[in-house]
Amino acid sequence: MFKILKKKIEETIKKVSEKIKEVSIEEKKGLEEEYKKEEIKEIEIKEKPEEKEELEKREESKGFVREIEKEEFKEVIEETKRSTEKREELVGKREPKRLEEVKEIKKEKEERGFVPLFEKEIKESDIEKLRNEMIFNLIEADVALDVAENIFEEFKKLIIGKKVKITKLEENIKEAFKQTILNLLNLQEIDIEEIIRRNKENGKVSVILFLGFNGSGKTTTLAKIGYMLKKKGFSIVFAAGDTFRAASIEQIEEHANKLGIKLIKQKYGADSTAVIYDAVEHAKANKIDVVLADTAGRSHANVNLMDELKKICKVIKPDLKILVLDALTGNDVVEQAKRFNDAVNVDGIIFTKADVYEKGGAIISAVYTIRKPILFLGIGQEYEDIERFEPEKIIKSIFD
Ligand SMILES: Nc1nc2c(ncn2[C@@H]2O[C@H](COP(=O)(O)OP(=O)(O)OP(=O)(O)O)[C@@H](O)[C@H]2O)c(=O)[nH]1
Ligand SMILES: [Mg+2]
Repeated sequence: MFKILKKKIEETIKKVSEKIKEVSIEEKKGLEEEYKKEEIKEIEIKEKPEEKEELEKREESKGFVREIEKEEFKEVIEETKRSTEKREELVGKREPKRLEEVKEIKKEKEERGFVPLFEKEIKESDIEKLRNEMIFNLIEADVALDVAENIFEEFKKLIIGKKVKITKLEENIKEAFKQTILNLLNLQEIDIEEIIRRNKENGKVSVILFLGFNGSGKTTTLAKIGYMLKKKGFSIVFAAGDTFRAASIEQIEEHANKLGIKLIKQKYGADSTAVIYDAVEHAKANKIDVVLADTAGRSHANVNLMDELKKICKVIKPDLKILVLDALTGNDVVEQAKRFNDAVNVDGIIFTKADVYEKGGAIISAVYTIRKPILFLGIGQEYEDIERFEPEKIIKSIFD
């Protein structure tokens, strides 16, 4: 689902790392000699005569102590211990790390003909040079321009000022990018089942309203959620709140019949609020846990239909207003999300058609724009084809 976004982010990370590496090498070309000195220092540490002596002394003492191990040699044992610790401090502990660094430098030298810097502090100017390229890559994966710009700014905050080993540059850039996207997706989670359970304990019916643009997948998603909740043991009633589109009532009726869920409906042209209201009354009277209410697809540009939606929300006061967005719409979902959220303050989003959407960026853009969590992803046309949205899992699929 995030195939293209993954590819574009990988490209970006590679490019950013390479460019910064180049910059730092340019900056430090003259430092080859210094690193040679480092290497020499390393060897000196290893072969310092006094340390060698200490070591020999320790070895000798050890043998001696092992042989006799008597109370009067306590002092010798202590002294041995002290000198061993000192040596470890001087040589033992430093050695592997320093040697590893020298090895890395040697490798760089072989590859490039000169030695780059150990560490580089990443400066704003290093990153700014890459602004256009990074933003363009994100746009190619369907991320909206202003969202891509914001991602860039957030990424910058995480990476600027960091001292990064040149050999670990790519790793660090990747980590900062990963954290940026995770921060963006990690919003307060909504647990539908928990909401229904809590209401039930208080003797209340839960009402979940599905709204969104024409054909975004509202009715199908409603049926999937009905199927899921029924399996979990909740009692459900559907409300045929779309009294507008031809065949919409038959469509939801077919789902209701297949799933064995009661449908409350009226005639075409009836007031949508009244239909949903009836369903809520029915649920109250019959101790049904949850009403799943369908609504007609509408364009945010259609003032009358948007007013109708506002009226439904005002009268019914749903526990959850779920905006159903079709991922395939691409960048237009940002405008849709903004307008629907402005009109009725949605609680969360369900993205449908994630099974056929490869770019991924629209999902990031919509969440960033309205800061509302994604509850589920629709991944096909069958009732089971819905999965919980887990930011960590998404991040894993993009970055690992
Ligand atoms: N591949 C795929 N198709 C889906 C998914 N969700 C819905 N669809 C299909 O999208 C089409 C439209 O779905 P509906 O549920 O009728 O959409 P709607 O929003 O209720 O449409 P209107 O009521 O006309 O506004 C149908 O053919 C669904 O099978 C999904 O997650 N993946
Ligand atoms: Mg529908």
